[in-house]
Amino acid sequence: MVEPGKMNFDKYLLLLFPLLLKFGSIFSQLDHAAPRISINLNKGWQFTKGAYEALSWQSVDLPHTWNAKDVMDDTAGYFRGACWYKKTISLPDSLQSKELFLYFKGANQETEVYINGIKAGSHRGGYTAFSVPIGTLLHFGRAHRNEIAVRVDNSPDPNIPPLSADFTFYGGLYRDVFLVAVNKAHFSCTDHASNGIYITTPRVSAESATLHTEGTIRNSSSSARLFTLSTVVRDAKGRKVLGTRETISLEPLSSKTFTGTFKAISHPHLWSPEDPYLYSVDLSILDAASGKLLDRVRSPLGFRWVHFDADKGFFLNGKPYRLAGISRHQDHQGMGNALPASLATRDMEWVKRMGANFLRIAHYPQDPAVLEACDRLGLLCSVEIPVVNEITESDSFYRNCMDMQVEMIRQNFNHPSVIIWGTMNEVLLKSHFTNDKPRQKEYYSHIATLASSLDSLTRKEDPYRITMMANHGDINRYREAGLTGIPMLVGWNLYSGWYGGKMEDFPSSLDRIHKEFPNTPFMVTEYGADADPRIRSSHPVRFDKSVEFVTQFHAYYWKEILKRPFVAGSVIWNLADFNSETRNETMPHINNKGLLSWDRIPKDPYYFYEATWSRKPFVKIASSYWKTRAGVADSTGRQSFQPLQVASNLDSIELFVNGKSHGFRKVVDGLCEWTLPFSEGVHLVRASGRQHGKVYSDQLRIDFKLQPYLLTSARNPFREINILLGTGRTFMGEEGRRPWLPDQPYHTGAWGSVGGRPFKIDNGKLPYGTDKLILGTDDDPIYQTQQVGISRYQLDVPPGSYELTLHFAEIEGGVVKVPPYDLSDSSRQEKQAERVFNVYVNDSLFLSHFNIAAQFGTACAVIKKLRLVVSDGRGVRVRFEAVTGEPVLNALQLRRL
Ligand code: GCB
Repeated sequence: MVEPGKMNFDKYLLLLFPLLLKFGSIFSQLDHAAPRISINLNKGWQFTKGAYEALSWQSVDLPHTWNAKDVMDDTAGYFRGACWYKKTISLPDSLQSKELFLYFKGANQETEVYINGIKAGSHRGGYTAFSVPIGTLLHFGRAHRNEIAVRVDNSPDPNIPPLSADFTFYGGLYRDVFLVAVNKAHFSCTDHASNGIYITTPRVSAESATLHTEGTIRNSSSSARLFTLSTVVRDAKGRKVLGTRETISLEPLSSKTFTGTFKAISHPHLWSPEDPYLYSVDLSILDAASGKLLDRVRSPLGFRWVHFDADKGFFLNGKPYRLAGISRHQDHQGMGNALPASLATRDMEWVKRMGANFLRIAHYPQDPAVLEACDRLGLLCSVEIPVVNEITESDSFYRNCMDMQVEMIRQNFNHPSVIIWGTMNEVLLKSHFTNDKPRQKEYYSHIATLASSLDSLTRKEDPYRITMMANHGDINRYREAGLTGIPMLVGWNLYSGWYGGKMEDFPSSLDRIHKEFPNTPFMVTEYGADADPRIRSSHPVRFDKSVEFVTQFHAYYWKEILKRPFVAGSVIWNLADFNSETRNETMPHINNKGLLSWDRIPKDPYYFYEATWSRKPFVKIASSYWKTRAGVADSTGRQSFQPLQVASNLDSIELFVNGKSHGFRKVVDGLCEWTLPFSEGVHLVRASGRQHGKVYSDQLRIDFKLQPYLLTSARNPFREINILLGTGRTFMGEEGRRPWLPDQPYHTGAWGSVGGRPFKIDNGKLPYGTDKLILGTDDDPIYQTQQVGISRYQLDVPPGSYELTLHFAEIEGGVVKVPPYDLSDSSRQEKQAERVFNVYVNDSLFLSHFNIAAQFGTACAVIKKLRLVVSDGRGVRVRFEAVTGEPVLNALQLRRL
């Protein structure tokens, strides 16, 4: 069924909405002359997490998910079960002569639709649209109210993909719902929720383009009828380029397929990301005798041709073209997956703005607004179904996969932006039957059968697009399982230097893939690393989650990709941070590989790409997220030298701080960097460059807190210090407002720890600390690192009154959940640390027999605060005395009162 076209929606809904709200129904507000009517039903639903008989229902509007909040709480898991939505509508008598459908853009993941208590239809799968015929179950007339009740269930179901994945399976009616009314004669509304029309462009060149249409007309009336099928192609200015008419006769209650081949369009205006020129195709059904318009569906049309070559990469419209791409997940901070379509469109604007020309719509079909935006803005794309990590070897699972693939293809068929249909992602990631090799072989052969079936189905459904499978980096496993020869294009998700190995393994993997599969074109379908936007480091290392490490990572990867013409394209993982409920790490439940934060604020690597990919002159002070900074003063006591990066595509940039120039730097590979002196207070930083006589610049206000090196400094009196122990990173706590600095060894006159070593979990990844979720805080990094075996902490502050806060968490022990990227199967029990210690502050006993685990449990944020007066000239001295095991300290704050 047609996803309600702009024409219908704008024309009717915008006019009708105030009235609809006023009368609370759609009664008598419709333009019956319209061939096809779409009414948005998002407003005014009742929702219950209980059974339909539940007494308490809550008012909600769509899009809606019941998991927006519980995916972020400290309790593992989120609600996965059945919930109900209901809504009543009244319909005018005049609609009785129409065919009526409910059109759902998406509901996760099993849905049953009831009209006035009678089941009207159902759907399996959470990411494709579906439509349900409801006309026969409705009552018409002002006096009648109809109840629409929808049961949506996101319980795990072994027969519906995805089974497991590094994202969250939010439940709900999370995309728009429409009531669609068509005349008895209409383009098929029951073909997998497609619009019943399929447009292809079999031969396109700069000189000429052919067009082919195919579709189904339905006559639901009880008489035989004669119709005119009209096809009109218009250019972007609305000028008619082509128009044909043919007569079609239909028996009562019957459907007929039609095909249309037209004379070639000469010198078509080609579609490309740089020039996304769209024609449109209007297919209309008219009554042959009266000429009355009965149905009309408009589809976008773009003329382009594509080709993948194993040696030379990708070609668009006959020219070599590097696919520079990014992926997108559909969720957003505070909303889960239930975003208005306008936010999906805005995401595409982010993708376009950074200069990308390709979008991998992973790991599932998304809101139709995404592809509409790709057509219009100029983004080539791939779409795939959510077969991720593993399969179930059941007929039902196979059938559901095949159905989803058909739905995906038919619903999105007419978008010129789509060039690739994907079938599976990293399907061998979850190991099965590791101790039973023959059984494992059988499992792999079932996967290969499903992969081939999906691939052949795709080629049959759409001979004009490319099939693809995305694999993880275990190249041998995919080859041995017989999967690398199935699709036309192989995608490899490569994370060398992140999850394992070193960054330099990335170029060697690219060369190896090219050598081992010389005849198969390939793309890097994923690369990326996590940056928690609150974490910065002047010594970035793998898995410290610092923005600095990730900027370096992307710059390195992109350079290596660019050197190799046989890499047809590359796709950054991911546009924005997204929810993956089972993840912990520094920002629990979030995968931080986004170039934008979860609420869509750019991180430094976004600007690196914008500088590298965008063609417009570009200057941006990269660390714009990092506006409240702190640093330790140098020996002059007046300033602290801090790095500042600018992303640009100009030749050189001059940097000013509070109006004073700090000189020019040449831009190398999109970046240039200064080490600048910051003093206490606000700094207005300006970066500026020229191109063709025009000046381009960017400004950033940085509020700097200078941490005196000597705490007794008269020039810069001590006010406050926030220190993280056992780490090399700085952290912006309390939603970015409070900067925390890494610890240092104690020096006379200054501050620092004495004794001990940074805690390091033995998982081969983290440079220090743990990745356990810490209960009772959103500032997990404060508690995830610690100094173990510490004997003292000393701060040589001048006499005065102070507030001292010590932060603790027992981070050794308890059950460790296996993160989704860890390929081992089970959770493990960590050995519980045994520690009891005393803490003295300025020689007075502050914490006696302190046993964090026994008193508060493992991985729980514990804050101990006290006020004290320093009068003896010896500053603040915290002493740790072991009773059992080794004392620890995670973080410390001292504030002058
Ligand atoms: C992958 C998966 C993707 C994950 C990503 C990651 O390879 O395809 O779903 O989110 O890695 O961040 O680990």
